[in-house]
Amino acid sequence: MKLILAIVQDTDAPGLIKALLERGLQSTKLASTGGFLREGNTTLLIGVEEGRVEEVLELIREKCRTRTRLITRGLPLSEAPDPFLASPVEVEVGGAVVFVLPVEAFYKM
Ligand code: 2BA
Repeated sequence: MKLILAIVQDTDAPGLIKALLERGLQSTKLASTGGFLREGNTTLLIGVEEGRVEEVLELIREKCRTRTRLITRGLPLSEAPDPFLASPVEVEVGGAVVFVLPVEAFYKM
C-alpha cells in the first residue's frame, strides 16, 4: 500500500475528491498553508493499493490546473525605497505537489 500526499489548490480539491470517490478511492482533506505564499491550500491524504497509484496520479494531473499568482513582497509601495522592489512578481502554483510514501501497515479499528 502507498500513501499519496497531494498538496493542491483549494479550488481544485472538490473536483479531485469527487473524481476519486467515483472510482471508489477514499481521501482525507486537510486544510494547509503554503510556506512561501502563506495562503491556504489543501492537502489530501489518499491511501491506495500500489497498483492504483498511477490511476490517482492521472486524476490529479487531470483535475489540478497550474495557475499564476501575482505577489508583492516586502514593503508596501508607499514605503519602498525603490518602487521596483515592490512591483508584483508572477509565481506559478501547482497543479499539485505530490509525495508517494510507502505504508508499513494499515489498520481500521
Ligand atoms: P507555497 O509554499 O505557498 O508556494 C507556492 C508557489 O510559490 C510554489 O508553487 C512555487 O511556484 C513558488 N515558490 C515556493 N517557494 C519559492 C521560492 N523560495 N522562491 C520563488 N518561488 C517559490 P508549487 O511548487 O506548486 O507549490 C505549491 C505548494 O505546495 C506550496 O505552497 C507548499 O504548500 C507545497 N509544497 C511545495 N513544495 C513542497 C515541498 N518540497 N515540501 C512540502 N510542501 C511543498
